[in-house]
Amino acid sequence: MAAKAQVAFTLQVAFTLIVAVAALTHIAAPVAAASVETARDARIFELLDDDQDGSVSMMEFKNNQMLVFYILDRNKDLALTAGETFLPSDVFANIAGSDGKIDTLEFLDIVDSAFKQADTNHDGFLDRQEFSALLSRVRNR
Ligand SMILES: [Ca+2]
Ligand SMILES: [Ca+2]
Ligand SMILES: [Ca+2]
Repeated sequence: MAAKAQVAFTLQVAFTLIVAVAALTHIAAPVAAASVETARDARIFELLDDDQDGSVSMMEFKNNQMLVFYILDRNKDLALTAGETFLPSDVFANIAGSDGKIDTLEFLDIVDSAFKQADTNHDGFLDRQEFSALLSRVRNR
């Protein structure tokens, strides 16, 4: 797989996980109407923005993604198996590597590249525009 395709690929995976946790925390309504999607994006953003300063720092992003990891890791062995994620098996296998599990380091790698991809002006923070641009990119794939 080419490097650029790989980046887009990990990005989509990271946000599949975010959307999964949003569903788990019953923020998401199972309706695809555009207005509902916008409202849901805003709620996810607020969830990530712990100090509510209107931007999501790398630290806020990582902390919240680790919460996602712990929620998905149902047997609490600090590794995600295919059954614990909502990912298609080929996507899962690509991240998990030969041991068939996603450990915390592999997970944080994905989170890190997702954040860097999303931070289009490279100021180390995600603002609402960057965040919704990212979510719509993931949706339109
Ligand atoms: Ca913040
Ligand atoms: Ca596990
Ligand atoms: Ca930014």
